[in-house]
Formats: sequence, C-alpha cells, structure tokens
Amino acid sequence: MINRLFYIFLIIVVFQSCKKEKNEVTAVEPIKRPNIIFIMADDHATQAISAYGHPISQLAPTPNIDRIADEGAIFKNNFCTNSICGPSRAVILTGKHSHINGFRMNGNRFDGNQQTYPKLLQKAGYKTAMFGKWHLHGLPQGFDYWNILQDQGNYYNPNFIKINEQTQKVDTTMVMGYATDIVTKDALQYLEKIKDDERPFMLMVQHKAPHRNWMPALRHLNKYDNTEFPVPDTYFTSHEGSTASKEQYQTVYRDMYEGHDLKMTKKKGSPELDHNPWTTDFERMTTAQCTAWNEVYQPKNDAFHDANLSGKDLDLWKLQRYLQDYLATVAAVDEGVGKILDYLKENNLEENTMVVYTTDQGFYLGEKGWFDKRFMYEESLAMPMLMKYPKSIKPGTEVTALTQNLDFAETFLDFAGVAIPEDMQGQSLKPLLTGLIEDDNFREAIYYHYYDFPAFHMVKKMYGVRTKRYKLIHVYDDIDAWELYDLEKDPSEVNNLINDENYNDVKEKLHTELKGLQEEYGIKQEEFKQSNKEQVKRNYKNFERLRGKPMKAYEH
Ligand code: SGN
Ligand code: CA
Repeated sequence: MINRLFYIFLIIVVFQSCKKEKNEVTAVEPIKRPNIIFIMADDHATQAISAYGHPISQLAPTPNIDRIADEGAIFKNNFCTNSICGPSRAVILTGKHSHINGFRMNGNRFDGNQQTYPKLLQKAGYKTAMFGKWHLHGLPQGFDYWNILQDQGNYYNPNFIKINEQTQKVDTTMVMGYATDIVTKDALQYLEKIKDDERPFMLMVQHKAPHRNWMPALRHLNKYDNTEFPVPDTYFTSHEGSTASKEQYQTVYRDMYEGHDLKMTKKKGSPELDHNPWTTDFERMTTAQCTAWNEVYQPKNDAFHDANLSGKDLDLWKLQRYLQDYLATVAAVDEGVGKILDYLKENNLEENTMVVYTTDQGFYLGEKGWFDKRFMYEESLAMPMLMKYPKSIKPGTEVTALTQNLDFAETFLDFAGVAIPEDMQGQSLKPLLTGLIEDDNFREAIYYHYYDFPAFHMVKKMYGVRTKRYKLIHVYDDIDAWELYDLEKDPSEVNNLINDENYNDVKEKLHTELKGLQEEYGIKQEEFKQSNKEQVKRNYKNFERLRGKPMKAYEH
C-alpha cells in the first residue's frame, strides 16, 4: 500500500516537473524550508498538560501548550529511551540510543564533536540557536548563538553561560529574574534580532521548570492554594511484585526534603525552612523576592502547623503542597509558550514555522507514591509531544503510533529536506504526520534502557520492551528481577504477571522482540555491567541518613 502510494506520488512529481520544463516562462517558486521552534520543559508530566486530559491537568490547564495540539498533532504513545535528563537530551540531538551517543547517565560528558541534528541543519543553511537548560556538561556545538543555564539551573536569578561577543570567551553571569521568563524573553529577543535574515531558523528553547524543587514565579505563588488535586489510587501502594519499586528513594511522603522541596518551615511564625540539606535555591533570592515569597508561604505554613497533621493526613498534605508548587511552575512555562506562539502569529511566521512542545521525560505526580522519573512505568516512560506545522499537519491530528525521542532528529531533518544519516537509529515521524504511514504500521515495540545506578533516588538499572499492550522489564543490577504488565488490564502497573502461566506466550513473544531490538540497536554485553557492591551499600547508607528512616516498604 505504502509502495503504491509512493509510486503514484513519484509519477505526479515527475509529470509536474516535465510540464514545467516545457513551459519555460513559468517561474518555479522555491520551496520554503520550515522554521523549527523546539520547546522543551524539564520533567513536565503528561498528567499536567491539559491536552492529554488527565484530571490533574483539568484543574491546572495549559491553554497555550494545548494550542499546539489543537492546531497540529498530539502524540499519544510517545516514549523516551532512557528516562533521565542528560541522556534524553543526547538522544534528541543525535537520534541515537545512549550506548551509541555515549551519554548513558547524568554524570557523563557529552561528546560534542559527534554528529547532531542542529549541526546538520546549520550546515544546510539554517540559523540555529539554543536557550536555557543544556545539562550535557560541555558547551553547545552546532549553534550560531547559545545562552545556557549553568548545570541544572536555578529558578531565581540563575547563572547563564554564553560567549561574550567582545572577548569571544565564555562568560558566566547571574541574570536577575525568574528562569522561565528569562529563557522565553531571550528566545523572543533572538527572533526579533534575526527578523530580516532570509535563512530559515531552528531554535531550541529549554526550560528548567517544572524540575525539582518546584519554585513558582512570584505572580503564581498563590495560584493553586484553593485547589484540591486528585490523589492517585496507588499513592499508598506497597509495591508488591516489584523489589526495585520497594527500594527506591523517591517517595513523596518519605523522601522529599521538607524545606527544599515542600517549603515547610520549622515552626509556626518562623520563616526558617525545615530539615533542609539544599538551601542554595532560596539563598539566591533578593531580599525583595524573599519578602514577597514569605508573605505568601508564611500564612500557608502557619495554617499547616495549626492543623497539627500526622500519619496519612500529613502524607496527603504533602502531596497537595507538591502538586500546587509543581503546577504553579508549569503556569509560567505555559505563558511563555503563549508568548512565542503570539509572536509567530503577529510576525507572519505562523504558516511556515513548526512548533514542537515536549519534555525530557515523564514524571510522577504521586502515582505509586512517587515524584521523579527513571522507572520504565508509564508515567516516566511517556514523553508528552505536541507538534504543529500548518503547512503539512492537519489540526487535531492524533498519533497513536509507538514513537520515541529517538525519532525527533530524523523528523526535523526530514521536514527541512536534509538527508537523514544512515547511522541515526530512529525513524522520521513525517510520514505519520502527513498520512503516508498508518499508525499501526510504524513500529511494533520500543526499547528502553536506564543506567543511572547507584545515584539519586536509587532506581536500579533496567531495560525492557513495550508494545501497544504489554511491557517486559528486566532489572539487572543489584537484584535480578523480571516484571511483566498487561497495560490494557492493569494501566497502573501494580500486578506483575511474570509468574502467571496464562501469559507464557506473551512473555515468549516479548523476549523475542527484546532480543531483536537489542541486536538491531547494537547493545553489547558490556552494557549490562553490575555496579560496585560496596559503592551501592555506601549510597544506600547515605540516602538512609538523609531520609532518617530505614529502607523498607513504607508502612503506617
Ligand atoms: C537533581 C534532583 C533529583 C533529580 C536529578 C536529575 N535533586 O539531582 O531529584 O532526579 O536532579 O534530574 S535536587 O534536589 O538537586 O533538585 S534531571 O531531570 O536533571 O535529570
Ligand atoms: Ca528532566
């Protein structure tokens, strides 16, 4: 079917060009290559984008981000290959899995000399620029201009790194203001600056928000004070069937730092934050910012002390505080997206500009009791992805094919008319968006591989395969355990079916699929290295000390 369509298309193209050759007076209009604006938030969960329809997002809608879905496409089955910041960014830039691009975990250093899609676009005549969170521990290459947040970036008065135009040396400067607003403004100023440039542009606009420790802009500090967010059914789960889940350190009511994350104060009437191993984010604020902050949080914290909560009530209160702050940081991102969309409209750039909204990975908003990501379960594996490009994507397009961040580079190159290098491992999404491939014919299964152990949150190394209906996971470091889920019957993934004989056939098929993908992507034996046992023990001890409670499944 695809082949037939392709040949018909080819005949039409050849016929059209013959016609033009005969008629020498007709001027051939040059094909205008699309501009691309790639907007990426950090840790923005699908559950917190209203276009995806989750109840949480209905209470905290994102009208501007949703505009991208309304006017273009929403991807319903888009996933990351490795649910953590740096690695996801490296996959996006290279179109290659972590073991090929060399950036397996956050502590690694990205080899900036390798091939990336911005470099290829730049070579093909695009103007390229990068703003905000980079987090690849080297300086960006392949960009005409860049201005990046130092390391993870801070919400208030963050440090930015850029090339000083006078000295041509790298400068680190503290920029006063709120990170999301600064990044948006910087991107808009750049658009204004290159207004008269004939070349197409590609901008990467990468926010820090809504990354931990969820500090909203001053104008949003009260935004969700009166909103009661739904508590996930699995908030108090005991993680039966998954040892790796029992042994993580990312449980809202057990592992969040009460000062740093939850902004709780020591006692009523005191602005002094509670148990607070990380204070640097607050120390960056000016006196005026601090005063405005305390004016809002002090009464909230006083009311908390008056309520004298304990046990489950306290755990539930913590979830509400977490979600209120998290979603208030999203509000500024959404406003920023709105400003960029408005700019395009006002400057006649809308028709020929592709706008993409995504995030580096999914995130837990209390599901399984958690925050953070890393696991191969749906909330952190899923990666929101919205894309509009009026010239070729119909408004209201819904893509259900299994897609990944591995496909982004190929897609942008394809739309820009640049040849996709053979060694990229994903597939262009263009044929899906233009109706040349049906969703079900795109990909049978996706491959996932997480390496960052022992590290923050102590999520063990794992790899796995996900088809439209099933998921098979192998946790291979520290412990050796398999998990199997039937997503249709058990979307919350609480029922590990690995020992259920009724699923023997499914299991066998998934094992074959997994082996096939590992071969296709070139995963070698050395990828399954075990961590140093002593190091693992030391890390568990450290986190236990921080948590102040022994490591075991949470019990009341
Ligand atoms: C920080 C966070 C972690 C988070 C990592 C990685 N702690 O270390 O909670 O998992 O970043 O996040 S914090 O208290 O310092 O914020 S990532 O998105 O950059 O990969
Ligand atoms: Ca992230």
